[in-house]
Amino acid sequence: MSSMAKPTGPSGDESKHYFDRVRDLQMRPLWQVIDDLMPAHPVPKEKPFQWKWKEIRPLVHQAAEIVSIEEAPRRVLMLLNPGLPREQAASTQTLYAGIQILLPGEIAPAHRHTPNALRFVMEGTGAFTNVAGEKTILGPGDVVTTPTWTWHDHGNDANGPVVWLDALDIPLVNAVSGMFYEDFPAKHQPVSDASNSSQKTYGRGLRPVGEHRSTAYSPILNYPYATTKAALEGLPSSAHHPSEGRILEYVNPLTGGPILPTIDAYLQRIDPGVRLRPRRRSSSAVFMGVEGRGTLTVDGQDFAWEPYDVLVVPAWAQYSHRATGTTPSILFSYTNTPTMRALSLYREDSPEPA
Ligand code: GTQ
Repeated sequence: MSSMAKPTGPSGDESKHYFDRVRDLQMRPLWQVIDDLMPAHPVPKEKPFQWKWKEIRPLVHQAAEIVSIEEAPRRVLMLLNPGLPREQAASTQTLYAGIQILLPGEIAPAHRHTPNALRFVMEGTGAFTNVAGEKTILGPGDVVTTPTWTWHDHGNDANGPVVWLDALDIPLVNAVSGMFYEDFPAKHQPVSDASNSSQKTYGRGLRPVGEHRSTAYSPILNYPYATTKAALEGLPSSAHHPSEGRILEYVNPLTGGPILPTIDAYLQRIDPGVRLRPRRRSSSAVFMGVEGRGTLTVDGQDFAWEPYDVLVVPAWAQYSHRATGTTPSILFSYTNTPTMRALSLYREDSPEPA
């Protein structure tokens, strides 16, 4: 549009009067702003950013000393992107990330909300989350979904604290005014006797005959780390993504699609010393280092990461991975790609190798 002549309208006092009058009546001349409204490619407000685990970990553990679970039923430090208003609780324009800690004996009471959530467990074995009537026991590296409007409560009857990453679509839901929230009348929801039952059925390529479930999200609540990592290790070397290395998506077995309607999630492995091809996507992404170490380069900025560091790749930012340790680099990530696909707004590309 920049080649279009910009009409100037009336001049002098007359012109000022015209533009004041337009403004007073809640109008604005499009021709003054159209280039900003329609840039040639996405210009997201989120910035590339990294939270270092060695900095956030002590503060997360201190949170458990300074505030009780009764005062803070969700004891979470949110990871806020410096490019976005603090009140949006946003790591990217659509995605939220937070770190939650629950001490032995504590209960995060049952509630439900329209935002979709998934958790990646970082520390602690034996805590549990109840989701939609099923109890699932948590261990490090497990990925647990809490789909839209499902009741969920967390509890820790293990010996030590449990710490996990919360991934939600809160900024997206608020942007479209889709927020609904409700407390459950008791601390815990009733659960069936068999824990991890969804994983035992749907996680093995089986489904109960005659059951009609929503296919908007995965019926599997817990994707255990040992299983996902073994699958990653077992991938043939031919299954190599030029920009991500060996990478698996956590999928909804009923559809083959993403685990949540608005968020998809991945575990990837990059061999030591490997530098991968740059890539950009119209979706935004949050990465978390899990094992090894590496450098994520985002629009020319290098972020050296270690396990449990959290990193933001803004929409349409060019990023590339490098594994810098002596052991494989393993990363967990989630993106808003399903949202962008649903709106026919997903694109990606990669520059030709030199
Ligand atoms: O555990 O239910 O980080 O509702 C933000 C909102 C966690 C939760 C968050 C939530 C939760």
